[in-house]
Amino acid sequence: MTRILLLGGTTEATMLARLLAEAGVDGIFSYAGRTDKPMAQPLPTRVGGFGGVVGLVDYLRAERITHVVDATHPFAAQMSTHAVAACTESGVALAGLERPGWPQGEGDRWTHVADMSGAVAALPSDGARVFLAIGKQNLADFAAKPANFYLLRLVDPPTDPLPLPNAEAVIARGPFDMASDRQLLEHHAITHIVAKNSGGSGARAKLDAARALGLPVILIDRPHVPPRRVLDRPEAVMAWLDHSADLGV
Ligand code: 3Y8
Ligand code: NAP
Repeated sequence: MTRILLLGGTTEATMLARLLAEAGVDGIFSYAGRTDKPMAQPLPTRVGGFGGVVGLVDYLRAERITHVVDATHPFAAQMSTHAVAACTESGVALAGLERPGWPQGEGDRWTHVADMSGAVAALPSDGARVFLAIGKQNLADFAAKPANFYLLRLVDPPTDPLPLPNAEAVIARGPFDMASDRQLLEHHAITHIVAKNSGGSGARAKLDAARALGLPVILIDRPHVPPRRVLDRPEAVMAWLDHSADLGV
């Protein structure tokens, strides 16, 4: 009997949850619990970590999960790595649902860096006005260049003091649109943008606004994730589930 664990937290996960609910597929949606009020989903939902690989293996067995779909964000590398290990150990079928990275286009002034420290190194030491559109988890890295001004965009109001002396936070959850991102960049006289190469539509607007304004973007490459089956659209996941259900896997 097919029973899905959908590891969510992205636009594509939300789209897939809708397709699964419409098809009456037995599934559970899972959030890490990173935000105060995650968006409601049309599937039964659990919130919080599993307790590492061991916890996830126990969960898969206890909940009699037959398929895991890892639709987490490309930068949620630890969750994806745990999913590969736990599904290998428990023999549960696994597919990643992953959107492609953004392709560089005409007029884009992009500098690709390998990781957060590469993004810090690529910034001037002083005088820059930086839109740090990377969320909250990696802000402390940028304290190495405290003299710049940093505009942060966070999902929830910060509970602790910001690790950057010269920063301002806007509280907003995506998806974002180009007009409002362009207005944000102009209003704050931004000179540089730092972003993850997340792909997808929800975080793309700031790159289109940067192109329109001729602003440089420092784009952080995705972290490594162990090899697994990867599908690029929710519809492809539905076809995979139908196929593997036919095979009784
Ligand atoms: C908790 C679930 C949906 C999913 C929507 C997508 C789009 C809007 C754009 C900018 C970039 C950033 C950030 C971002 C976007 C979507 C998607 C996406 C980027 C929610 C959500 C959860 C999270 C976690 C949060 C991180 C942070 C990253 C903000 C919900 C809204 C920067 C990634 O405060 C924190 O600790 C926030 C942490 C992980 C990255 C970071 O390191 O700080 N997302 N974002 C999920 C969970 O608990 O499991 O609250 O409803 C989901 C979405 N955020 O259903 O439509 O699909 O990418 N999320 C990045 O891409 O760089 C914002 O500001 O331009
Ligand atoms: P991460 O670093 O890869 O994972 C850290 C730990 O968080 C995992 O080991 C796991 O805890 C728990 N976890 C992560 N995703 C989970 C999920 N969907 N359900 C249950 N537990 C989960 O993860 P992250 O980068 O912090 O991302 C957390 C969530 O935010 C994910 O849902 C992701 O899709 C979403 N998100 C992340 C980003 C980003 O930039 N990283 C952007 C947009 C959305 P245990 O080890 O205890 O099991």
